[in-house]
Amino acid sequence: MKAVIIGGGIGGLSAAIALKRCGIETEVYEAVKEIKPVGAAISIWPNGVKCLNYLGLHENITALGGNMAYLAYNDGHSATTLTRFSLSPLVQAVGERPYPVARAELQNMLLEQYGKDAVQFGKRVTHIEEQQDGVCAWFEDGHKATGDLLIAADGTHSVIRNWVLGYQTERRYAGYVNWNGLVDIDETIAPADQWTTFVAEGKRVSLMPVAGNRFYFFFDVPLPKGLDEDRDTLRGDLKRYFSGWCPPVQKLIDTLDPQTTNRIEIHDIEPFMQLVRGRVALLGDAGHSTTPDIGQGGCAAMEDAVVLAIALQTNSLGIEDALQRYQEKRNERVKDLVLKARKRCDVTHGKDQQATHAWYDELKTETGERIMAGIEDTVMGGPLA
Ligand code: URC
Repeated sequence: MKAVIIGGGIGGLSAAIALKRCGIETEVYEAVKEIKPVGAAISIWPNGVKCLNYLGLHENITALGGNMAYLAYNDGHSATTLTRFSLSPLVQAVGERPYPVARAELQNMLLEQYGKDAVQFGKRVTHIEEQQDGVCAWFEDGHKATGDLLIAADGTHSVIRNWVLGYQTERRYAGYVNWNGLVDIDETIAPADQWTTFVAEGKRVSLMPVAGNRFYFFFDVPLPKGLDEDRDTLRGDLKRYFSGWCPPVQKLIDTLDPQTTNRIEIHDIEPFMQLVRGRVALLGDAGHSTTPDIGQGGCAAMEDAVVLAIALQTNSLGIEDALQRYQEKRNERVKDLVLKARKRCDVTHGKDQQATHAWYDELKTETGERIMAGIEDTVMGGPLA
């Protein structure tokens, strides 16, 4: 059995590693010459970590992950702690730790595991065609690839998604802009072993530790789409949006490097409950695009990869049957994750000011129990729970 995998990002490479482990031949094609992730870092929650463990990457991921032992919310203006608690009960409940990691390092880890030289870069797919007993993919440079099945892991702007669904999906602007990057850990900004988030005005500033003594940081501001802002205006923009916020936030804005900070208008896609057509399966962002608000985009792609590999390995009624089972196992799960993230996104970013202020009040009485119950629910919905 041979699988053609379109996309060499987190989803495509996870799938390639997972299938290879099941003895399935794989070919990976990536559109760009060199992958430059739009996000500086990503949090891999225990459901994602378990998928990486399954792929034989446990030690690799622990080496890249930061020590996120505590979680805290602070008021953005006064820096007063609203809630702070240990994540240890969550780890005990679900059987694994969360690991925030730098995106480029995660990408590199997956590339090394699969085999860097085995990925064909600069191969942008133009169209695909299903044949009698296989699938054909054509690329801009005229190259043609054939396999028994095709995995479309070509991201949120997937071109294969249209072929699978038979219609064009629209990305939905989630209503906020996210700036993200990496800085050296500075304990006058936040503790080194804590996920710290400053909240006020429907905005937030958040820091998570990653390996190498660095913080992954992100700023969120509810804004209209299409503003004329870029790297050149970045520090001034943040200073303006966070004017009057506490000293740690000011220090972070002063410290960050605008040249390596990303500015992203956050989108998702309405869940569409179809991941498969014949011998073609959508995987990762191609099949479900989420806002980052529960940190599950990358994890969901890893889950897809593991479930797909197991379906292909353990069913004997043929590829189409195995892909149908993959779709059945994943549809509800990925829809839940997208909608859960959207709900959190709206509360966090002041879609309804009253709900956002009620949440700020709720944080003052939060012992960790409710937040960890929510995360546990998300994590335990995964395939390896
Ligand atoms: N926003 C992010 C979040 N990343 O940009 C991230 C979030 N990781 O709300 N949550 C998480 O775990």
